[in-house]
Amino acid sequence: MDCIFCKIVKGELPAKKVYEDEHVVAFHDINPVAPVHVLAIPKKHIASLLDIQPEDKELIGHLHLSLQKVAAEMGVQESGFRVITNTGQHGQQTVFHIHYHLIGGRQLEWKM
Ligand code: DGP
Repeated sequence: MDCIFCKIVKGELPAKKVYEDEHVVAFHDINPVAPVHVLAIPKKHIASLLDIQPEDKELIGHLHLSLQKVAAEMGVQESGFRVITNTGQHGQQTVFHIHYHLIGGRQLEWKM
């Protein structure tokens, strides 16, 4: 499968990792929109939020707990941050391996 995030999981593409365990890896976004911009992904290939299956419930819960660790590691636990999962065309999803953007390190706005 020609998936860039699967290649990062397998170590075939470089990434600046900030967290990794058996099921999850988190790494700096290549095109950051804020001082902190980390992508957290499951090692299992799931194309998008719409492709999560009932058997993935524990994995997705684990990923959320990993996001807490990433926030602490990046020093934004107290100041706050935003987590986004872009989905499909209108969501402007460009990489079809589910990923959670953790963005912070400055005051964010909410304008669309
Ligand atoms: P999205 O629009 O939600 O699908 O965003 C995909 C993000 O992935 C985008 O912010 C840029 C990032 N990205 C794409 N390719 C790479 C890569 O090879 N390495 C890293 N670290 N980030 C990437």
